[in-house]
Amino acid sequence: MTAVCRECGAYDRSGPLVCAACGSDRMVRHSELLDLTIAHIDCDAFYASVEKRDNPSLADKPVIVGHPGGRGVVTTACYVARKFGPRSAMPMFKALELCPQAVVVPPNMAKYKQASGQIRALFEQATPLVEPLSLDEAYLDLSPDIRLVDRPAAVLLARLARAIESRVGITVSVGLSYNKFLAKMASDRNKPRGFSVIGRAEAKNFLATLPVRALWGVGEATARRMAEQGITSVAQLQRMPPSELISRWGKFGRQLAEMVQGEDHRRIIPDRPAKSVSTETTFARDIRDPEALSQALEKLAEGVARRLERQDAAGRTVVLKLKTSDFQVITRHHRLADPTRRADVVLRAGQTLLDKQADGRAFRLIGIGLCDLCPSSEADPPDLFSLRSPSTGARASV
Ligand code: TTP
Ligand code: MG
Repeated sequence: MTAVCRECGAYDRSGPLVCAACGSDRMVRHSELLDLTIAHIDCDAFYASVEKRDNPSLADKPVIVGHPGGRGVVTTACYVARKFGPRSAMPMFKALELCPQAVVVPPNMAKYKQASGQIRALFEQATPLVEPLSLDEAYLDLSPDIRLVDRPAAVLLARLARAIESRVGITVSVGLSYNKFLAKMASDRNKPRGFSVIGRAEAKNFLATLPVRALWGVGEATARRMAEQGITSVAQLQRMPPSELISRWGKFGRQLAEMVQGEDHRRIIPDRPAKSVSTETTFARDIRDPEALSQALEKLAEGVARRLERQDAAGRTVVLKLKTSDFQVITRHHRLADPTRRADVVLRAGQTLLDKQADGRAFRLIGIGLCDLCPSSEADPPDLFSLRSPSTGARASV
């Protein structure tokens, strides 16, 4: 059992209830905590939280965001208001019948977009693979070869949630799992200000407790049709062989068969391409030796190539970053003749840039990356004069 402190991000493999580093009892504890890397983050009562942030006198009041009167509907109700029954999409008159004391605030999209942009910028400090679903929710891929900070995903998520609270002024709920479907389920599990984890070992049992309506893609109409066939729980679907699910629901049945077993192979697809792919390392001790710097560079170049592969991207400009022992940051660029996704090409260019800097000065950090990204199909055109097969490295005889 590992525990991560949601206040300070410290983690401890003995799973304490209280953080040894900061004394907080806001610990998230789970046996797979350090192995899970797919997250879904959803803001709590998003529009209402922004309104409360901007008008602290509303903090403890029931707040409904929506156009008052007439035929308006609730866009969101804060958690205080929800206790009385108002919900998103409910006619305003009905919400006010249930909670007459509610303060109704008209929506201000410009503010919500701005908050959403700030949150997005924080996500992008953690990973380039951010897939937003709307202004207030996104999937994040925090796998070791993707994330930009070398810390377990759970630690990054705890830090992100705190950073959003302190810098944007609203709270979020975090779901952490091993695929998108379960991460989204998890983030919804203990709202508001939740951090919920669904591990591989528990996924099927957890799903078995749910009604079919809780599944992704099962709306009211589908749930009704399933009920007509006597199926109301996920447990029932779990017991049906995939062929049966497929014969009843076609393509969706195939998806269901995977989902109910806790499987989901969808990748996290960023809505806009990353501007660069890079990786860096801070040394435990400053390094002067050019040979040692080259060794570090070689590992990093391999990391860059792995990231490019995951993102199906290639890049044309190699960027070397160094930080001297007195915290001076040096960046140097080299534009390649063709975009690449190959570690050896990145390394060769990086090494040339490094040779000019590694003059005996002490460095505390080295990083390498690629910018000017493009689709991988444009990378590494075969060299006409050196017919080298990329898979074997063998030279073809001509
Ligand atoms: P949600 O994330 O669905 O809801 P929420 O953030 O208000 O509350 P929760 O804590 O349950 O996540 O939607 C995000 C925002 O989108 C919400 O604040 C307002 C807007 N919205 C609408 O305008 N109409 C709707 O029907 C819903 C569901 C949301
Ligand atoms: Mg939300």
